[in-house]
Amino acid sequence: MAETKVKAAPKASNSTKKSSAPKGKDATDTVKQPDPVLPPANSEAEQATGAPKATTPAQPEFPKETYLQWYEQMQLMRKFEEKAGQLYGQQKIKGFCHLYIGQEACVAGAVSALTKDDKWITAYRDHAHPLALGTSPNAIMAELYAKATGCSKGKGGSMHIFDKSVNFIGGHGIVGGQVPLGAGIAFAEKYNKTGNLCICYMGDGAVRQGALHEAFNMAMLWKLPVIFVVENNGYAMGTSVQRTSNVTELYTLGESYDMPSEPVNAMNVEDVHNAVARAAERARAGEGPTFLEFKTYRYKGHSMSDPAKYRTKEELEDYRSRDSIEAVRHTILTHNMATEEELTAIDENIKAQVQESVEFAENSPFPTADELYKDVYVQQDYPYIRD
Ligand SMILES: Cc1ncc(C[n+]2csc(CCOP(=O)(O)OP(=O)(O)O)c2C)c(N)n1
Ligand SMILES: [Mg+2]
Repeated sequence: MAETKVKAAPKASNSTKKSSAPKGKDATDTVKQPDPVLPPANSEAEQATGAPKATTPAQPEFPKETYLQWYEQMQLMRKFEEKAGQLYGQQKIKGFCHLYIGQEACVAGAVSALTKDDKWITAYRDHAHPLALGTSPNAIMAELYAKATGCSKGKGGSMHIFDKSVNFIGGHGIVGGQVPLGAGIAFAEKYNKTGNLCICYMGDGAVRQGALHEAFNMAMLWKLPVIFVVENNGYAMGTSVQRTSNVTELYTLGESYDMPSEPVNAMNVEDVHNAVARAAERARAGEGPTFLEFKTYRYKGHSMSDPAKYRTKEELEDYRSRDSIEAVRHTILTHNMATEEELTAIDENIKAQVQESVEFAENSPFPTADELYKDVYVQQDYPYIRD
């Protein structure tokens, strides 16, 4: 983690970039405009080769170790969640469960650009972030099963994964609730002069929350070392970004506070790494926050109970055709960084880890009843706790 240096000189901030979205557009207009950041899917080149040409660099931009780390981390996220989805179908996992499948590059590219001491916080779509930071798949699977061996002792479940040992400050269920918390974590880092920063993820639904705007204002005023990331996957539950507001280029919201802000093609892990590395450099230099709009897509519905009927099959296939894991795999093979056999060995190892996590969760006990009153308040003898 964090050892990779960005080879290319950091580009200047795009903070002055202005929205290309037509102004004064009817807010009820649901017709999607061509995206200026994401390359068009199903281009002629892609159709001819079947390969995700648009995301495969002519020369690899990063060392072999980085590509292999990305591949391994993203495959772990995906295979773990595919298994979680299956187990949910079998009612082994109950309650809420939001899968990250399709969005993996948003996390992998940031892990390689930050240090292990930086703090992470996100919303309820939260299995992938701690997995990539090094939380044991066993502890996450056990949490999904609501078992006592889970990373939140079985009391949090899918939406409240938490692991202080890897600086993952949680999974949060209130849309936008983690944004002021992320600013607060960054405040603590600045106050304690640690040199660390906080990366704070949110969904596109969160950018309409008042709490975000209050937090942006204070974070800029106090130049807090925070990277705000909106994972714009196009929908908040079933509501498309175009139906939410006339401002559909989400990164431009940061510009209201003079916050350096830029859109990022987050189906491309290299772009994610470079954008986060630029933002981190700024944060560590005392220049304050950055707002990154990661253009991404979730292949599954909002949660396990959503059949995703509000979008077309073609739209889903468009994004699948530039899958970030396939792109990294293609780069690795094209540039002889590993053989097919070596990648298969990685896949097999991941499959075994995921299987082990299921067995661990299955064989773990549920929390005992007395756990109900523990971990509620920091102060053990808090006066309002009664028998
Ligand atoms: C304050 C608040 N309002 C409403 C909800 C119900 N809710 C849960 S998820 C969600 C959609 C959020 O979508 P987005 O922020 O785009 O994240 P994504 O699920 O796409 O990752 C809503 C409205 C909530 N959890 N919190
Ligand atoms: Mg969304």
